[in-house]
Parts: sequence; C-alpha cells; structure tokens
Amino acid sequence: MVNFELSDEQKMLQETARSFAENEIRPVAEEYDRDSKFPMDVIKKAWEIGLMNTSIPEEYGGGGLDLLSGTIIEEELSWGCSGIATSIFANGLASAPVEIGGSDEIKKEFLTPLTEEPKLASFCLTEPDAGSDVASMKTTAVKKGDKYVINGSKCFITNGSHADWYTVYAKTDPDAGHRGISAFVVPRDAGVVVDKKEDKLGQRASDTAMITFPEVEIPAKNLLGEENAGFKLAMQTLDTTRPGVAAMATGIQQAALEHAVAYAKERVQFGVPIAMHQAIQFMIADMATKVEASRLLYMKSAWLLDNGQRNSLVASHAKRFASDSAMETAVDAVQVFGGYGFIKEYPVEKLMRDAKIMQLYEGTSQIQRLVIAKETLMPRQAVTA
Ligand code: COS
Repeated sequence: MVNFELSDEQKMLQETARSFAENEIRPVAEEYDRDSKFPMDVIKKAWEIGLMNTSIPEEYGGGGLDLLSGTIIEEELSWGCSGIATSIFANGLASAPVEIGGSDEIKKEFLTPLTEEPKLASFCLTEPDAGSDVASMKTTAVKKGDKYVINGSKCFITNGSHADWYTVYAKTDPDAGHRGISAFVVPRDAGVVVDKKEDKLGQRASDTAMITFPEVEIPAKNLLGEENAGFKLAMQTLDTTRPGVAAMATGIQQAALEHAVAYAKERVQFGVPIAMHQAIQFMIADMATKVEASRLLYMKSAWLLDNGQRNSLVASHAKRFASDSAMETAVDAVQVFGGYGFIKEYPVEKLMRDAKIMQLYEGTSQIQRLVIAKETLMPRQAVTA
C-alpha cells in the first residue's frame, strides 16, 4: 500500500523546523550571506531544540530519527537559508561513516560529545586533485605500531575551520586504487591544520576550508570499518546524505516559488498583475512541478533506506533532479522579478547563488548521472544498505 501522509511526529518536526527557519534563520540570512559570517549562534539554537544530530542513535545521545524525518527538517531549514542549513547539517555527513563503520568505543568517544554540546565535525574526502575521482586521492595513512600516521591535504571541507574532529579518507594501499582507501576519525588536537577559508559565490554563511594533516598521528582504533574498505564506506555514507542534499535543494525551490508567486501577484505591467500573463504562469507552473517532483524523489530515497532497501539509484535521481531543478527554479524566480531580481535588495539573487552548489557538492549532477546510467544499464545486486 502506498501512503504519502507524514506521521504526526513528522508533521510536528516539519512545523518546528519551519518555524525555526522563519524566526531564527530568515531574519539573519541576508546579513550572514553578505558578511560571510559563520552562524554559530544559529547552530547553537538549532542544537538546543534538537534539530541537529538527528541521525545519531539515542544510545549515544542523539535524536535517533529515521532518515525521512531528518530530510524533512533539512528541507525546511534550507527554505530559511541553505548556507546556514549546510552548517547545521554537516555533522550528519561526518557522523554517518562513524555510525556505519565505527566500533562502540569510537561511537561513544566521538558521537556522544556532539550531542552533549553544540560541537562540529567535518567530512574530509575531496582533495585538490581528487574531486569526482575519489580513488585518485593522495593523502596517505601509514600504520606504525598501534598508530596510523596521516599525511595530506583535503579541500572544500564544510565547517572545517570549526570542527572538533574529522572523518578522513586516506590511502592505506596506494597501488590498490579504490580498494586501497581507509577511513579514520581524526581529532582536531592531533595536529590538524586549517589552511584557508574559501570566499564563495553562494552559501556564504557556511564555512568551507582547506585542511592539512601534516604527520598527524592517531590511535589505530580510530580506523572506521575494515582497512582498505573506505571507498565503500564513503559511497554508503553518500547514500545516506544525498537524500538530504536533495531535500535542501527542494527547500531552495520552495522559497524561490513562494517569492515568485508573491511578486507576480503584486507587480503590475500592461495594466494587470504579471501573474495574469501566461508567460509568467507557465514559468510558475514549471517551478511548482519541479518542487513537487523533487520532494517526492527525496522522500522516496530516504524511505527506501529507512525500510532497509538499497537507495543508491533513487538517491542519485533525487540529488540530480532536485539540484538541477533548484538552479532552474532560482534562475526563473530572478526572471519573474525582472531587473529587480538582479538587485541584492530582493531575495531571489541569493537563492540563485546558493542553488549552484547543489549541483556540485556530494557528487556533481554529472556524477549522479553516471551512477544512474550504471545502475540502469547494469543493476548492482543488493549491497548493504
Ligand atoms: N554502496 C556500497 N558500495 C558501493 C556503492 C554504494 N552506494 N557504490 C559503489 N560501491 C562499491 C562497488 O560495489 C565497487 O565495489 P568493488 O570494489 O567490490 O568492485 C566499488 O565501490 C567501486 O564502485 P564503482 O565501480 O561503481 O565505482 P566507479 O569508480 O565506477 O564510480 C563514483 C565511483 C564516480 C560514482 C564515485 O567515485 C563518486 O561517487 N564520486 C563522487 C564523489 C563525491 O560525491 N564527492 C563529494 C564529496 S562530499 S562533498
């Protein structure tokens, strides 16, 4: 039986998140974007009311929520400001490999502190010469007795300047391609260096940093899962987080649509509100369809995982479609606003700048198409969800 109704608990979460976005995020979004100001105060408030660390199991102090509930929150906060939302949800990306591959001891050591205080963690996969091509990474981890020594640099790291710990992917067998990568938890005080904070086109409230690991020594027990199984752990992690990116892209679209509708009803040209012109109506109609389809896709991709099924294909459908739609919808919202859309005093140019990253981070739209094509042409047998 198909049921598109959210549970009472999910509806309550949705309302809480929408009201948080309305009252705590939207009022500061423009200022934090303009000044590229890190939203630590908003993060603290989101943490206090339980909108962060939703996926961390209750036994480690987290919300223990299913993925669908988490993604619903992501859509709403992103409706407020996707830059601030990204800062709030980056812990989910860093925690997922620990939740999937960490021992009980490591989960207690690293997940529990995130739930006791508003602390941050970052996910370190991408390198200057290894973006889409994860397997070409150069960072190494060499085992020395009961320690690993990590050397290398990671780039585009969300919350990198503010994180207490990092999940880091490194080569443990440099000649083995994707089968020679392992994942580790690295505490900041092990000697992690924050090299530089990036100055970005959009999502300017979020922190994006270059991070270096110069001969950083960590205990061998900080290995997540099996040695040389880090690539699969990264892919499994992205299966759990791409639905969330699709949800954030849906939040941007919802905001763009609402702004465009309100403006179209009030702006008068040729003697009537521009909403009366079919040229505008067709743009609004396409925007509305994209929002609806994006929402259904992200929800299905989360629901599949919640129900123990592999979601790689649907997560890529959702991430690809919602991200591309966010870009198109934001561009169209600017078009509906005409010349005013290009002016910073109006809200839609920010949405256009913010939407772009949706097509880039957590796998570009082209990488999602690769996954979709591969899964469609050569469906993979069930891999652990
Ligand atoms: N879950 C579990 N295992 C997976 C998996 C998944 N979702 N996807 C792939 N794997 C496994 C495969 O089963 C295969 O295992 P074997 O070693 O046993 O053969 C292995 O991983 C390699 O898979 P595949 O052959 O599909 O990899 P490709 O090199 O063809 O493609 C892409 C990998 C390009 C899809 C991958 O590198 C990718 O997603 N890149 C983008 C990275 C990204 O999103 N970066 C953003 C960083 S976070 S901001």
